[in-house]
Amino acid sequence: MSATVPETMPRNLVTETGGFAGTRRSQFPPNRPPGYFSPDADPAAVQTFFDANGYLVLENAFAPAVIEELKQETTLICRGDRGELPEHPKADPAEPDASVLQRFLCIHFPHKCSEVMLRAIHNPPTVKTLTTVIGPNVKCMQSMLFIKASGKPGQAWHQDEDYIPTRDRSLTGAWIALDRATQENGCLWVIPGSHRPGILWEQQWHGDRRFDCAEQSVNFPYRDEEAIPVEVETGAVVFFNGYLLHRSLPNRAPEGTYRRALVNHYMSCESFLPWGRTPEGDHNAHHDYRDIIIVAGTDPYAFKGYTSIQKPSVRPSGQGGCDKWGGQDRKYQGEATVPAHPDGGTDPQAGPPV
Ligand SMILES: O=C(O)CCC(=O)C(=O)O
Repeated sequence: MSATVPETMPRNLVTETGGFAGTRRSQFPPNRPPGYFSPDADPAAVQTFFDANGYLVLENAFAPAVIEELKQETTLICRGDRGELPEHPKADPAEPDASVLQRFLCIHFPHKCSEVMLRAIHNPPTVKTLTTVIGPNVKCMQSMLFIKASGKPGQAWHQDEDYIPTRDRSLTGAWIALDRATQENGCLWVIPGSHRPGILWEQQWHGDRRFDCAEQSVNFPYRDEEAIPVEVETGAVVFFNGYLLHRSLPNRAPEGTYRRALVNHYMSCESFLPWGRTPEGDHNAHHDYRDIIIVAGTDPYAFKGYTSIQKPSVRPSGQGGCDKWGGQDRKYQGEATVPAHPDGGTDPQAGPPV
C-alpha cells in the first residue's frame, strides 16, 4: 500500500452491497445489487454506473441456445477439432470430454479458429452497451476463453491496460458467463471505482499458488475488503474498464464442474492501439496494431487496412510453477524450491509476436 492517496481516489462507492451471499442456491436473489442491468435498461443509467464504478453486469445478454452452442464449441476447440492447439495434440476420439477440458485453464484468440466465437464478439446487446460506455465507434482486438475446471487457479489483481494499452483509456472487457459464476467456482472480483485515478500500478510476481503465472498489481491504495464479488447467471456479461483492478480466485466447486467464460476486449476506434512490440523502423507514436474487428460505427484509420496476426494459443495454468514463463527465481511464498513446470510458456496476456 502506498502512503499517499491520489486526490481523485473514489471513497463513496456507488455499490452498496457485497454481491450475492452464498453460492449454492438454485437461484440468485431477485433483488440484484446495484450495477445489474437488463438489455432494455436506460443507457444513461448504464453509463452513470459504469463511469462511477468501472464495471457493470448486463443480464440475459446471450440467449440460452447461444450459450449452449458456445459451450459445445469450447469442447470442440479444446479437443483440437477446430485446429490443433500449440503443444496440445488433437484429443483421441475415445477420450471423454471431461478429461480433455481438465487440461485447459484458458485459450487465447478462440475467435481465430471458430465462427461461433467470432459471432459472439458481435452480440447485439453487448455491442449496444459498448457504444454506451465507450462511444459510437468500437473495435475488438482480443478474445480469451476460460475453461477453469474445478481446481484451476485464478488471476491475481491486475488492470488489463497493463497488457493492452490504449491511448484514451477506453479498453473495456466483456466477460460472458458460459456457466453461472459464483464465489465458490471463481467469479470475478472487482474494486469498484479503482479505474478512476487512471494510474497503472506497479506489477510484481505474486508467489501465490492461488493464481496463475500473470503478475499482480501492488502498492495501490485499496484494501482487499473493498473488493466485491461479481456473481452472475449464465448468459450475463460483465463489462469492466481496462484500469479497473480485478481478480479471480481458484475454482473450488466440486470436481467435474467448470467456470467457463469468454472474455472479449474492445476499445474506441479513435485510439491507436500500440500493442506488442513496435515493428522495426516504426516510431512508437505511430504503432497501431491492426488485427482488429470493427463492431460498431466507423474506423477513422480504415485507410491503413487490416491484418491477421494472432492464432489460438494456450495460456499456462501455473499449476506446477511458472519458471518457464517468468524465470527460475519464481519461488512461491513459504516454499524453498521451484518445481518443474509442465505447462509454462508464453506471457498469458502478451501482445502480438511482432
Ligand atoms: O475470468 C477470470 O478468471 C479472469 C479474467 C480476467 O482477469 C480478465 O479477463 O482480465
